[in-house]
Amino acid sequence: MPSKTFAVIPALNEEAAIGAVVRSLPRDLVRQVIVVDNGSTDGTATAAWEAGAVVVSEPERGYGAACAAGVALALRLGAAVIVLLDGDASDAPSDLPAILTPLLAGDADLVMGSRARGSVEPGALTPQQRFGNWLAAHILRRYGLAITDLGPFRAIRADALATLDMHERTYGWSTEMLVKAARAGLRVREVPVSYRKRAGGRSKVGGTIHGSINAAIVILQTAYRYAGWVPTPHPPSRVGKGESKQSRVCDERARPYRFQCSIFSPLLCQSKGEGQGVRFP
Ligand SMILES: Nc1nc2c(ncn2[C@@H]2O[C@H](COP(=O)(O)OP(=O)(O)OP(=O)(O)O)[C@@H](O)[C@H]2O)c(=O)[nH]1
Ligand SMILES: [Mg+2]
Repeated sequence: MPSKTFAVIPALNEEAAIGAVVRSLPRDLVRQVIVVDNGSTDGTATAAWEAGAVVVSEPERGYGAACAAGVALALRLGAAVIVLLDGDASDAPSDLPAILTPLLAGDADLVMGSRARGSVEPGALTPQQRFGNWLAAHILRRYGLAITDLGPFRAIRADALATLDMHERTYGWSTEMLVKAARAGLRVREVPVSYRKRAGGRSKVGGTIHGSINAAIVILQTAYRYAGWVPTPHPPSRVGKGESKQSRVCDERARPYRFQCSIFSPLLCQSKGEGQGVRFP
């Protein structure tokens, strides 16, 4: 059976690394790589497309906005599992089987790659990044999550993600996912992963004090913002008068992404060529 695993890579000015990242993901494990070009001013989109990725453009800046656009497209293309990783080659593709195994075996709904339990190349994480991650993981443990890190490399069941009704548009996105996963009773597992220095390009977060403090504040605020969140049960599907099968798919599978649903509607009957802001290989 062909894999229904899709990889989503948010990318902002990652021309130096993105091609290698796309090519490094084994196609027997990942059916399609989706790169979300988040308003890059370099050749990120072209490099990703030439490497074989589907490239979608999300002009609204922000890690969360980029992830949300990629996830919306993956859902529309029929993903059962969505892998998230960064576009700067910091994550090691050799860790992908370990991340996917608990999901594919049905033992987990969300698998987080932990750099704290794995290996980190010297210089890949600044002391403030290590501290910020440790603190955030510590706070998230209060939600019952046995995690040690908030790393970017993770995989989640697509139907589980669609129920989390994600809203954050910046670095709070990952924290929102974890808090809501805990509140929804999802089975969250952690596996050790390795982490390397970015393969090129400019450091946007960890490399600057300002970026690190900003990210830390957003992460902490988000950890509390969703403390009282409760999952809404999915309404039974209705295909009524004037409601197409297509809109039912939007409602059922990508409810949090209604806006993108309308953008990506033409994709339902399109498998190749250029769509609205989406480029297929
Ligand atoms: N910082 C930032 N990253 C974005 C944005 N949109 C997409 N990204 C991508 O999100 C991923 C994570 O961002 P990084 O800049 O690598 O963040 P980091 O790993 O914490 O820190 P550095 O690698 O030191 O910059 C990368 O693939 C970025 O290209 C955005 O608006 N801001
Ligand atoms: Mg990085």
